[in-house]
Amino acid sequence: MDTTIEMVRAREILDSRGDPTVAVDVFLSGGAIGTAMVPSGASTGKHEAVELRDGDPRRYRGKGVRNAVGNVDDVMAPELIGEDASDQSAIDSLLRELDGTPDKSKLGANAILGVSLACARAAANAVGLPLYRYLGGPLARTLPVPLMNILNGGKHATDSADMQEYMIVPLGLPTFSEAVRAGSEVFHELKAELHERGMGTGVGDEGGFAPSGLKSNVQPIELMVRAIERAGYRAGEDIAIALDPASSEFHENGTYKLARDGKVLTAEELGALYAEWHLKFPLVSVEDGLAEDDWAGWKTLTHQLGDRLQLVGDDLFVTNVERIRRGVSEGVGNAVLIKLNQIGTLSETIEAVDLAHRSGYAAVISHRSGETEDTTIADLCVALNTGQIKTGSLSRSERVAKYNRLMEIELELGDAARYPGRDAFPRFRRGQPSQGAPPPSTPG
Ligand code: 2PG
Ligand code: MG
Repeated sequence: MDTTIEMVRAREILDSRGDPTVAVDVFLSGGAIGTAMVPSGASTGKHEAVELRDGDPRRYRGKGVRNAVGNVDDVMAPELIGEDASDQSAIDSLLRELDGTPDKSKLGANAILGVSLACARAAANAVGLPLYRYLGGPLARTLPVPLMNILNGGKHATDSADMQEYMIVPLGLPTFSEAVRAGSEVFHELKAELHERGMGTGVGDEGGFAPSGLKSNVQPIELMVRAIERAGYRAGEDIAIALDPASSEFHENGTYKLARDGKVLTAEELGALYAEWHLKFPLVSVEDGLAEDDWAGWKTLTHQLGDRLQLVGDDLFVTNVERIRRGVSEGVGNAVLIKLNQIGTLSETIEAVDLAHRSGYAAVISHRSGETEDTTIADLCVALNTGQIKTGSLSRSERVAKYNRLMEIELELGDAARYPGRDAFPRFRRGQPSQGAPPPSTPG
């Protein structure tokens, strides 16, 4: 079928926080259409590609995206007409040239990503393939282990923990859909546990509970272990725990301020706290444990814990090959969070995943805290066999849409579908002091 681009148009739509974002529709000569909707972060990294907002206080409190929409319609569309939507790298190169800046600040990464993804979708539709198969070929068959954020803090909630994400990781379940079932059961048990303790059961931006009245930043982990057990699962065997403290958000003047614990910690003390939690709880992964430019702290943390814990760089790496390369050469982290809108095109996203994998780093495909019903990331992690996805809690349709899409893919793959379980976390060791490194000291 003809994959020549005939028309490209953008629209201003709403994301899951009720803020505007960009949607793009691409129409091909052969009749196929592709639509993409762009997500938006709250705890954004300083080094991310630029999300263009109008800044006009009379519309959407300055958050309108009419300029980004205009850039698609008036700048990108005329250049794209007549191009081949199935030549993804040529499309993405053209978009980068039209923008011309290293951080996509001229046309906006939100505008550019919308076009990049809508082209891929249109081309996949034109050849009659589901997106994961179009992008990943016949060997794309690995469903991801989900990191499910069932307790929201930080910038994704009000008056909850200082740390942003407390996740359950159903790595001992046999299939993806069983993992989703276990996640949902634990989510509901956590609700019951919170309710019985008189704590709130309202949810935050990613659909996890956001209780006020938490006693400390460790209490959410204790509550989650309790919920895992209440649901009849073994903590560590069936379901592990992952954290995204998003520590850049509480990094101040070179220290880490944990208001709920009444503590200000150095990077080393915060690292020691993670080490202590790793000994006590089935902790498998910590993302942004230290701040986005604390390279020295990250190096020490990786040296201390990198042999037994997945250490994920999100704000640190911002899906950017230059920053990932620096991390690899300096021995910083051992996994990369992959967010498409941090870099702004599909091709560059795939390059970041490839580099991570070639370097022995895990790649975790991720949503943003502001999401839409778009399910591209579900297909992408199957296409790229990343083995891990972070897409929120077991509530709110913009989160659940990705789980539902993955269960659909699982069904479609039938016997070919594979769920990596613990194999997705080759470094996961429970509660053993690392070899060589001195035992962690507790901050006092
Ligand atoms: C993160 C993300 C997604 P945000 O920090 O990993 O969970 O949050 O989109 O707000 O940056
Ligand atoms: Mg993060």
